[in-house]
Amino acid sequence: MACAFLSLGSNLGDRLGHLSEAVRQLRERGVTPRRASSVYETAPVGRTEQPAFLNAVIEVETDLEPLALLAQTQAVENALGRRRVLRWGPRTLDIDILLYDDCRIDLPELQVPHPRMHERRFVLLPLVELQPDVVIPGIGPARACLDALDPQTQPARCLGAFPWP
Ligand code: GSY
Repeated sequence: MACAFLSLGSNLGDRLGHLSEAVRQLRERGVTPRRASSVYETAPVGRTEQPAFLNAVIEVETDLEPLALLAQTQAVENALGRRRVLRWGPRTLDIDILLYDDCRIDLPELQVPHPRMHERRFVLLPLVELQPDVVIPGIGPARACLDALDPQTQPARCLGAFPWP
């Protein structure tokens, strides 16, 4: 059984409902959510002229290999109505595989650890809340990455507990 950390994000429609529904649907697809961070409201990174996101990180257990896990996370995104119109544009639900055990994967369709996770407050803040001592393979402690971010950038505020379905 592998342990993975997934980042969830939504900035369209019922944002909280989408995070909750993602957990419910993952459970039905061989991906068992064990723990979740709080939910954070975060300023959009990348394309900034879009609505604020709700973000969280969940820890999951699964027997799926990494590419099979990716297929299931994409199936859940699609089931929640995600349309890949604009790269870095608004979305009902985004699920990124951040970490998969201690694996390092570099395939065209999947990179693990997620290649930009160490520079994103919307990932690091919930991840460190959930697992304070977590190390990003090839990068270092997530806590150190979070501390290295410019405090003036990427504002985020905690909204409270994750809405477990
Ligand atoms: O890569 C995830 C989608 N995404 C997000 C996000 O989830 N949160 C914030 N704050 N900004 C983002 N930009 C993109 S793209």
